[in-house]
Amino acid sequence: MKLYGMQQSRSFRCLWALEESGLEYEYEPIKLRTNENEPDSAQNPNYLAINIQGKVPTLIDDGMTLTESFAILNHIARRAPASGLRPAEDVKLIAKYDEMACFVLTELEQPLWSKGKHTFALPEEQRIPEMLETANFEFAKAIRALDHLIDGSKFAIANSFSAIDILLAQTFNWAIRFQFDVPQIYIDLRDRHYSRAAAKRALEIIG
Ligand SMILES: N[C@@H](CCC(=O)N[C@@H](CS)C(=O)NCC(=O)O)C(=O)O
Repeated sequence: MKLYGMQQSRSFRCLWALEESGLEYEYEPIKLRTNENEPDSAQNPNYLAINIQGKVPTLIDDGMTLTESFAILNHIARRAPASGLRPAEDVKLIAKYDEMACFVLTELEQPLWSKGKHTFALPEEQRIPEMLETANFEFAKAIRALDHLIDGSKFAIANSFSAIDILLAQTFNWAIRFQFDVPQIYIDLRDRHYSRAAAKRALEIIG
């Protein structure tokens, strides 16, 4: 398997899952917003050939290319069932896993990306400064929903560590970096999961 990624991006969740999985892999760093002639640029034609949006992460496994971080997490989890990163058989547990994943990706992460887009990612003329206030409002709303969903548990589902905990911890790390108002219990969640050996190794590799 080969993962292409970049520090301080959604690539970290995939690298972390690879470290949790025990699978063999290679990691190749990519740079965003650089000249397309540079070999490690996300705009280089060689990279665009595997990721048409010029984004990270990208995973290649045995001739198959994946360009969505959560699909990559699930693929790693299925390739390494003993890692327990994803519930295997229990239909209700799988449903809860799916529910939490959709919640993190579409409710909790969305205001973070909104802030990022309207601060640096969109072309300047497309940025709307008022969106930053809206992002704070939506993040606070998502936190109230998460309080209910997670209900004080140590792990997102089934009292054991899963890819959802990777997603949650990385999303809170992102929220803290972007100066959202993150409640202490979720700062503690980030710290707890980031202290795992696999997370520390992934942080070292991604730089
Ligand atoms: N839904 C995608 C989003 C990927 C994405 O937007 N990645 C960001 C970095 S975290 C990126 O590459 N942005 C480059 C750009 O927008 O030009 C995923 O979860 O993998």
